[in-house]
Amino acid sequence: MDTLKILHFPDPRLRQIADDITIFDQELKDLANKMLVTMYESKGIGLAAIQVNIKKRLIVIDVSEGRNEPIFLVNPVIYDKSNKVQSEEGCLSVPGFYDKVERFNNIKYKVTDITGKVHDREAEGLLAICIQHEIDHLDGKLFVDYLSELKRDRIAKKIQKLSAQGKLPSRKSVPYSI
Ligand code: QAP
Ligand code: CO
Repeated sequence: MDTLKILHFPDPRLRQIADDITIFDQELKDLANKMLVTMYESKGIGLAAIQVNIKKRLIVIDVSEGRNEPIFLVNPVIYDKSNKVQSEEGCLSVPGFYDKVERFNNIKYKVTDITGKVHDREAEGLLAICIQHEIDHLDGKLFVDYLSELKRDRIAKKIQKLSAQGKLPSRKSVPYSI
Protein backbone atom coordinates (compact mmCIF):
# COMPACT_ATOMS: atom_id res chain seq x y z
CA MET A 1 0.00 0.00 0.00
CA ASP A 2 1.12 3.51 -0.76
CA THR A 3 2.00 5.53 2.31
CA LEU A 4 1.47 9.22 2.95
CA LYS A 5 4.21 11.85 3.08
CA ILE A 6 4.75 13.26 6.56
CA LEU A 7 5.32 17.03 6.86
CA HIS A 8 8.30 18.17 8.92
CA PHE A 9 8.59 21.13 11.30
CA PRO A 10 8.85 24.08 10.52
CA ASP A 11 6.50 23.46 7.58
CA PRO A 12 3.74 26.10 7.96
CA ARG A 13 1.11 23.54 6.88
CA LEU A 14 1.54 21.95 10.33
CA ARG A 15 0.01 25.18 11.73
CA GLN A 16 -3.40 24.69 10.11
CA ILE A 17 -6.45 24.08 12.27
CA ALA A 18 -8.18 20.84 11.27
CA ASP A 19 -11.93 20.74 10.52
CA ASP A 20 -14.47 18.50 12.23
CA ILE A 21 -15.39 15.35 10.33
CA THR A 22 -19.07 15.12 9.38
CA ILE A 23 -19.12 12.34 6.76
CA PHE A 24 -18.44 8.76 7.84
CA ASP A 25 -17.91 6.86 4.61
CA GLN A 26 -15.49 4.38 3.05
CA GLU A 27 -13.20 7.25 2.03
CA LEU A 28 -12.70 8.11 5.72
CA LYS A 29 -11.91 4.46 6.54
CA ASP A 30 -9.43 4.29 3.65
CA LEU A 31 -7.70 7.45 4.88
CA ALA A 32 -7.55 6.15 8.47
CA ASN A 33 -6.03 2.89 7.27
CA LYS A 34 -3.48 4.68 5.10
CA MET A 35 -2.48 6.85 8.07
CA LEU A 36 -2.11 3.74 10.22
CA VAL A 37 0.20 2.05 7.69
CA THR A 38 2.20 5.29 7.40
CA MET A 39 2.52 5.46 11.20
CA TYR A 40 3.58 1.82 11.55
CA GLU A 41 6.08 2.17 8.71
CA SER A 42 7.73 5.16 10.42
CA LYS A 43 7.73 3.44 13.83
CA GLY A 44 5.38 6.00 15.39
CA ILE A 45 2.81 5.56 18.13
CA GLY A 46 0.54 8.38 16.97
CA LEU A 47 -0.22 10.34 13.80
CA ALA A 48 -2.69 13.17 13.16
CA ALA A 49 -4.12 13.87 9.67
CA ILE A 50 -2.61 17.38 9.69
CA GLN A 51 0.85 15.72 9.67
CA VAL A 52 0.05 14.26 6.26
CA ASN A 53 -1.43 17.56 5.06
CA ILE A 54 -5.06 16.56 5.50
CA LYS A 55 -7.08 19.17 7.40
CA LYS A 56 -9.41 16.80 9.22
CA ARG A 57 -9.83 15.96 12.91
CA LEU A 58 -8.61 12.39 12.53
CA ILE A 59 -5.94 10.66 14.63
CA VAL A 60 -4.48 7.15 14.60
CA ILE A 61 -2.70 5.75 17.66
CA ASP A 62 -1.16 2.43 18.68
CA VAL A 63 0.69 2.37 22.00
CA SER A 64 0.49 -1.44 22.35
CA GLU A 65 3.59 -3.63 22.71
CA GLY A 66 2.56 -5.86 19.84
CA ARG A 67 1.71 -2.86 17.61
CA ASN A 68 -1.56 -4.57 16.82
CA GLU A 69 -4.10 -2.49 18.79
CA PRO A 70 -4.86 0.51 16.57
CA ILE A 71 -7.13 3.24 17.88
CA PHE A 72 -8.90 5.71 15.58
CA LEU A 73 -10.06 9.02 17.01
CA VAL A 74 -12.44 11.33 15.16
CA ASN A 75 -13.25 14.84 16.48
CA PRO A 76 -11.82 14.10 19.96
CA VAL A 77 -12.40 16.66 22.73
CA ILE A 78 -10.74 16.47 26.16
CA TYR A 79 -13.03 17.78 28.93
CA ASP A 80 -11.07 16.79 32.03
CA LYS A 81 -7.32 16.53 32.73
CA SER A 82 -5.63 15.58 36.00
CA ASN A 83 -2.28 14.61 37.50
CA LYS A 84 0.41 16.69 35.82
CA VAL A 85 3.44 14.71 34.59
CA GLN A 86 6.62 15.33 32.67
CA SER A 87 6.71 13.42 29.42
CA GLU A 88 9.71 12.81 27.17
CA GLU A 89 8.33 13.37 23.70
CA GLY A 90 9.22 13.08 20.07
CA CYS A 91 7.13 13.52 16.96
CA LEU A 92 7.15 12.06 13.46
CA SER A 93 7.09 15.68 12.22
CA VAL A 94 10.16 16.54 14.33
CA PRO A 95 12.30 13.49 13.49
CA GLY A 96 15.32 12.83 15.69
CA PHE A 97 14.48 15.38 18.41
CA TYR A 98 13.11 14.66 21.87
CA ASP A 99 12.47 16.82 24.91
CA LYS A 100 10.47 17.03 28.12
CA VAL A 101 6.95 18.45 28.01
CA GLU A 102 4.27 18.88 30.70
CA ARG A 103 1.16 16.77 30.17
CA PHE A 104 -1.58 15.14 32.25
CA ASN A 105 -1.52 11.49 33.22
CA ASN A 106 -5.31 11.16 33.21
CA ILE A 107 -7.87 12.51 30.77
CA LYS A 108 -11.56 12.19 30.07
CA TYR A 109 -12.60 12.81 26.50
CA LYS A 110 -15.47 12.59 24.05
CA VAL A 111 -14.64 10.94 20.76
CA THR A 112 -16.39 9.72 17.64
CA ASP A 113 -15.42 6.35 16.17
CA ILE A 114 -14.86 5.60 12.50
CA THR A 115 -18.53 4.64 12.06
CA GLY A 116 -19.80 7.95 13.49
CA LYS A 117 -20.77 6.73 16.96
CA VAL A 118 -19.91 9.05 19.89
CA HIS A 119 -18.21 7.66 23.02
CA ASP A 120 -17.26 9.04 26.42
CA ARG A 121 -13.84 7.64 27.38
CA GLU A 122 -11.01 7.84 29.90
CA ALA A 123 -7.31 7.27 29.29
CA GLU A 124 -4.17 7.23 31.42
CA GLY A 125 -0.41 7.08 31.03
CA LEU A 126 1.16 6.88 27.59
CA LEU A 127 -2.19 6.68 25.79
CA ALA A 128 -3.46 9.80 27.59
CA ILE A 129 -0.24 11.66 26.76
CA CYS A 130 -0.35 10.54 23.15
CA ILE A 131 -3.95 11.76 22.78
CA GLN A 132 -2.97 15.19 24.19
CA HIS A 133 0.00 15.38 21.77
CA GLU A 134 -2.13 14.40 18.76
CA ILE A 135 -5.03 16.74 19.58
CA ASP A 136 -2.47 19.56 19.72
CA HIS A 137 -1.63 18.72 16.07
CA LEU A 138 -5.28 19.21 15.12
CA ASP A 139 -5.02 22.72 16.58
CA GLY A 140 -1.77 23.51 14.74
CA LYS A 141 0.37 22.98 17.81
CA LEU A 142 3.60 20.97 18.17
CA PHE A 143 5.47 19.73 21.23
CA VAL A 144 8.35 22.07 20.36
CA ASP A 145 5.97 24.98 21.10
CA TYR A 146 6.32 24.14 24.80
CA LEU A 147 10.12 24.52 24.60
CA SER A 148 12.02 27.81 24.67
CA GLU A 149 12.12 29.86 21.47
CA LEU A 150 15.87 29.27 21.37
CA LYS A 151 15.50 25.48 21.43
CA ARG A 152 12.64 25.59 18.92
CA ASP A 153 14.59 27.73 16.46
CA ARG A 154 17.64 25.49 16.77
CA ILE A 155 15.55 22.41 16.06
CA ALA A 156 13.92 24.12 13.05
CA LYS A 157 17.30 25.06 11.59
CA LYS A 158 18.76 21.58 12.15
CA ILE A 159 15.78 19.85 10.54
CA GLN A 160 15.92 22.19 7.53
CA LYS A 161 19.63 21.51 7.13
CA LEU A 162 19.33 17.71 7.52
CA SER A 163 16.35 17.68 5.16
CA ALA A 164 18.27 19.60 2.49
CA GLN A 165 21.07 17.04 2.82
CA GLY A 166 18.60 14.15 2.70
CA LYS A 167 19.83 13.05 6.11
CA LEU A 168 16.71 13.21 8.26
CA PRO A 169 16.51 10.22 10.59
CA SER A 170 13.84 7.69 9.84
CA ARG A 171 13.13 4.33 11.36
CA LYS A 172 11.64 2.83 8.26
CA SER A 173 13.97 -0.18 8.36
CA VAL A 174 11.72 -2.59 10.25
CA PRO A 175 9.02 -4.06 8.03
CA TYR A 176 5.48 -4.05 9.29
CA SER A 177 2.29 -5.22 7.68
CA ILE A 178 -1.31 -5.04 8.80
C1 QAP B 1 3.67 11.35 19.93
O1 QAP B 1 5.26 10.40 18.51
C2 QAP B 1 4.15 10.98 21.30
O2 QAP B 1 12.01 11.31 16.13
C3 QAP B 1 3.92 10.30 18.88
O3 QAP B 1 13.00 9.57 14.32
C4 QAP B 1 5.49 10.88 21.59
O4 QAP B 1 5.15 8.54 17.29
C5 QAP B 1 3.24 10.76 22.28
C6 QAP B 1 9.20 9.00 15.93
C7 QAP B 1 5.90 10.53 22.88
C8 QAP B 1 3.64 10.41 23.55
C9 QAP B 1 4.98 10.28 23.86
C10 QAP B 1 9.98 10.08 16.30
C11 QAP B 1 9.72 8.10 15.00
C12 QAP B 1 7.85 8.80 16.46
C13 QAP B 1 11.25 10.26 15.76
C14 QAP B 1 5.82 9.46 17.69
C15 QAP B 1 11.75 9.36 14.82
C16 QAP B 1 10.97 8.28 14.44
C17 QAP B 1 7.21 9.68 17.28
CO1 CO C 1 3.48 14.59 16.71
